Amino acid sequence: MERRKFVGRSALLSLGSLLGAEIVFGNRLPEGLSLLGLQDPDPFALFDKDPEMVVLNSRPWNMEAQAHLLDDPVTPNKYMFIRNNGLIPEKPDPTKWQLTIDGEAARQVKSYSLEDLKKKFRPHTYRLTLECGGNGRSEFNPPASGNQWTVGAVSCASWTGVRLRDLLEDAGYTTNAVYIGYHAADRHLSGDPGKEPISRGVPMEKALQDETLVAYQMNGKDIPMAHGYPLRLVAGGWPASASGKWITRLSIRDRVHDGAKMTGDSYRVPCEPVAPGTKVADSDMCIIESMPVKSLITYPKTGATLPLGSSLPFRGHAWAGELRVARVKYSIDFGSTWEDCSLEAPANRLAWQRFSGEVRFPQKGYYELWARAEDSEGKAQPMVLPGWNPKGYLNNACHRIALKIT
Ligand SMILES: Nc1nc2c(c(=O)[nH]1)N[C@H]1C(S)=C(S)[C@@H](COP(=O)(O)O)O[C@H]1N2
Ligand SMILES: [Mo]
Repeated sequence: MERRKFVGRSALLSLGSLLGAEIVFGNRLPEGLSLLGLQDPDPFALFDKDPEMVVLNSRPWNMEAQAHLLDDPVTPNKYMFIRNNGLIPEKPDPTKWQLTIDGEAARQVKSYSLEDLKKKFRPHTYRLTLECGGNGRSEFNPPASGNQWTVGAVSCASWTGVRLRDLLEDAGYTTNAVYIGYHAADRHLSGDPGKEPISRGVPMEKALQDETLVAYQMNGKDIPMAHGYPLRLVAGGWPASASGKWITRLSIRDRVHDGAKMTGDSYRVPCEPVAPGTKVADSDMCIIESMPVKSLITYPKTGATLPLGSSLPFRGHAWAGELRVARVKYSIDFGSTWEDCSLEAPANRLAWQRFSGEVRFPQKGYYELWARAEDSEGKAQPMVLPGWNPKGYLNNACHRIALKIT
């Protein structure tokens, strides 16, 4: 007969800290029994999110915005999507946090405390667009597995921190440096401490850009726990999976980083377009780098009704990975004719750009407002789902909203 097992002391302490109370009689808690108090916590209260946010998964937590929630030029925490591959770490003691630089192409192994990062290096602030590579996946056909993001896995917050370049120069690296790989404090869903949920990063060229940050603030405050407190990498314009949260180690690699979710179908797409459903050889898959041009109508909310005769002001944001958005057009006749929107310059490189317009409708009835952005190299958003790929990445099809004129 197997002896009954009980939950260990350190696990009890961490369960207790999640509950915010000591578990009296915890030493009698059988292993494998989940505590009622820990089930179905209210994610909106837990993460300080607006109740209009949409939860896609609770293990791990994944949550997206709706288009109309993303109207602010700088996305506040309450409307910022959450994408986790593993379990959010418990809130750490910031005075004990260390970021270690190592790797084959590092001149030395060097660790920095948060204090070091804040004191030794000049802070920089940028607004940076972060879009999940899988944003728009829900439209894929044949369907792609993974979180069924609609349009809301994108944000443009203001990030403050140290330039990754300054940090790499301080630690020193050799000429054979190829890639920066991040390692973080979140835990694998299996509970196996030897497995990382995700360990990605960026090539040296991206790492050395002015806007690539090791950030300790979001929107002027400590980064919220779900978004990487106390330290995260932010590489705007790239799939947000490159922007590691809760980072503890950055490895200067002498090869393309080969951490968790860098290989196979993860965050990679066929290098050349393929027919839907095609089996693609591993060697024909390429890592996603700059994200494609895209736009979102953030006002009005889809389904809005307005009286005939009044003109409708509308607006949204457009972004184009590493590039600038050159123009945004709109259509109210299902794409037969297009008119120019006005378009603002970005607050800085890699920040999304505000577009707006005003439209009159010829008669009562149902309409759709479509927006289509074009990047500085002349590439425009497709009207329908672009190139199929096994994991449903990079859907940058035009955004549409429904309107009723009465
Ligand atoms: N350590 C760690 N970093 C991570 C992830 C993660 O699961 N663990 N998810 C990545 C992915 S896939 C995305 S889209 C972004 C999401 O960032 P956000 O939750 O702050 O919006 O974080 C990236 N960084
Ligand atoms: Mo992602």
